[in-house]
Amino acid sequence: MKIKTFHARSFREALAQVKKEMGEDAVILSSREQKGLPPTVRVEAAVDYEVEEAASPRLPVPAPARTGEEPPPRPAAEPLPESGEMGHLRRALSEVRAEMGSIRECLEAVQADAADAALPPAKRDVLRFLKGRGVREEHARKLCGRVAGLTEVPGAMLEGVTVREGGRGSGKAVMLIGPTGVGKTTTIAKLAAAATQAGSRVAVVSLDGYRIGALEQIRIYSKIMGIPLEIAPDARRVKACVDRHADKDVVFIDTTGRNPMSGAFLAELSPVYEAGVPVETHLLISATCDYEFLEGAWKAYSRLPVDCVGITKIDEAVRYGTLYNVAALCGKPIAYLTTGQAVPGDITFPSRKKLLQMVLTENPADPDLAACANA
Ligand SMILES: Nc1nc2c(ncn2[C@@H]2O[C@H](COP(=O)(O)OP(=O)(O)OP(=O)(O)O)[C@@H](O)[C@H]2O)c(=O)[nH]1
Ligand SMILES: [Mg+2]
Repeated sequence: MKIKTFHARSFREALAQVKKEMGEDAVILSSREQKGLPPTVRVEAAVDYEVEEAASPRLPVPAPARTGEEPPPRPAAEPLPESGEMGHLRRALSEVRAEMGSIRECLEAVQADAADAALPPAKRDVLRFLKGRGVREEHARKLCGRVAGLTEVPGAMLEGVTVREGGRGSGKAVMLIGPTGVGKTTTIAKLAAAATQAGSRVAVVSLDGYRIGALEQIRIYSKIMGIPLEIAPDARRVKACVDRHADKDVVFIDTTGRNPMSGAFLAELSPVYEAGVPVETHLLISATCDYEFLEGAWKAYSRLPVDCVGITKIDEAVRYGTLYNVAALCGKPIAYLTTGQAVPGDITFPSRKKLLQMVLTENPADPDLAACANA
């Protein structure tokens, strides 16, 4: 087998090279877009020169004439051992499936390339640039339609991004909601610490008695920070907990993480609103979640009156396109970004410009995240 890597400006160009150098039998092993200006593509292709020799021994061999001394032939229904012909077939099948997957990816890329080829070169650059930074195709195309070239991209993106200055409004209660493990409890501890440092009187209410250890986690944070903690047995009793803290400037409410697709959170949290708690709702989304999950989560959680979004686990993101994707999909202000596990330090309240700078930065590992704080 001969394997070769091709570099080109587009998938179409790479495939033409593969065909020219390796012929029609070449299979695509992998393909990917590479960042840069302009972006390039890298395609790995292989051609199997031994196909014919390897295939011939596998052809059915006519059964030798029976002499009467050999054991009787194996019944047809008896399963063949995996190491034998069946194993070989299974492996061949999975190779074919993998190759078909690669070919499908390539075809999709070629189709997208063909659509892009109809665009003026300056717009094509915009599209590649945005997709290379993790901006979702549909948002990248919308932006592309609004700009003439790369220099107009920051301005156009800025129009679609809003932030919540200082991380929260003037509401008395702030409730954090979001999928399991997104960082709600940790973020409450960070927000409570920031509010205390800013001179506010703070209390925390936990609605999360569901997960083993959840209460212990928030209890420890509250104790360390010297902040009173209330445990609300259910959402109807959150109002009484908040009311008991009339002397506080802000009460943070921690909630149970739920799979957004299950809808269980709706029944659990609706009573908070029905009881008339003056609550501001922050939806937390992880920067590492994929776009399909983000869409599903937003569809589910937007049934509650979400005021703003906090994006967590920025430190684990490979690209920052999610920041723009969240802003464009949800149309809500971004309140803060959390940048690690450390409490209270790993949270920042970036300006719109700083958010955008992060999205547009080529290498997300470069910027000093700590320097984003309040930029
Ligand atoms: N890398 C990284 N980890 C984080 C960040 N925020 C929280 N975590 C970690 O994520 C894990 C889950 O955090 P929690 O605060 O318990 O998440 P939660 O949303 O309250 O979880 P549930 O209550 O179980 O739904 C913990 O290990 C945190 O330390 C962040 O910004 N970056
Ligand atoms: Mg929690």
